Amino acid sequence: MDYVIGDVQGCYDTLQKLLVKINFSEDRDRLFFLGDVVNRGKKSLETLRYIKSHKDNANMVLGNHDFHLLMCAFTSRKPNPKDTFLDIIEAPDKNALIDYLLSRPLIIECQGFLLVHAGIPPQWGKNESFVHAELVQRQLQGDSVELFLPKMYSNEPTNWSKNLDIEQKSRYTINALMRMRFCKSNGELEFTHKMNADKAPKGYKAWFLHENRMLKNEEIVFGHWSTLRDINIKNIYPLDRGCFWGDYLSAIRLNDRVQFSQRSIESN
Ligand SMILES: [Mn+2]
Repeated sequence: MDYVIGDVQGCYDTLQKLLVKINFSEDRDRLFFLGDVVNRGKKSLETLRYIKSHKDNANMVLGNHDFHLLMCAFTSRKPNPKDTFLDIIEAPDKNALIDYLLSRPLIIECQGFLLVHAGIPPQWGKNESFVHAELVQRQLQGDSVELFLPKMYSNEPTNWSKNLDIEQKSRYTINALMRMRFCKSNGELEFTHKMNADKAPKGYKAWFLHENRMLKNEEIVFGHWSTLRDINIKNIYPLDRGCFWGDYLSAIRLNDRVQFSQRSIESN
């Protein structure tokens, strides 16, 4: 069976309980993590080591917290006081863990589902989504990643255009796939609001609510947005249930779309 798991954020103990609940078997099952596997919770290092150690049957897409860890590892950017991933940066196996993150995709296709941390902007079809994601991945895996990453910390450009240069395209792609909540129907991004989908800033909608969205007929599983509640939209599966905030860590079994939730056992 294939299970997709929402934002763990270092909540390793709750993850282990969820794996017991779904009766996870290393021989039989595969796990796909929706990103933000690290940060905020107490056990980022254990969580990342666990996922990495299951190379043959676990994978993950990059989320904004995972990307922030990469930024702190490669650039002059400093962790902020709330960040809890210093144990990774100081670990003896730091290089292997960071290399593992650098080689993760931004989108995964599995059993016809698209898995992504935040979402896919309305103007992109499937092929172009993968083309843009792969442009970023190639640079994360290239020899000059320490030159690439410092240029990736910006909200600009907010609009996609095929005339953007590689750095601009990469920034838009990272911001859309890893951070987006609200956007305009043309994919213009907005990063000041984190509220529920029905409280969009004027002129914007939650990315999955746009009528003209190219991927309406594709099933998309995503994390990132823990305040989304009661979303009942065809082909849309939000899976971040706010584990770090004391709510739930959730999984969906792709084979039959059955969802599982484990109440957080973290003490934060
Ligand atoms: Mn996130």
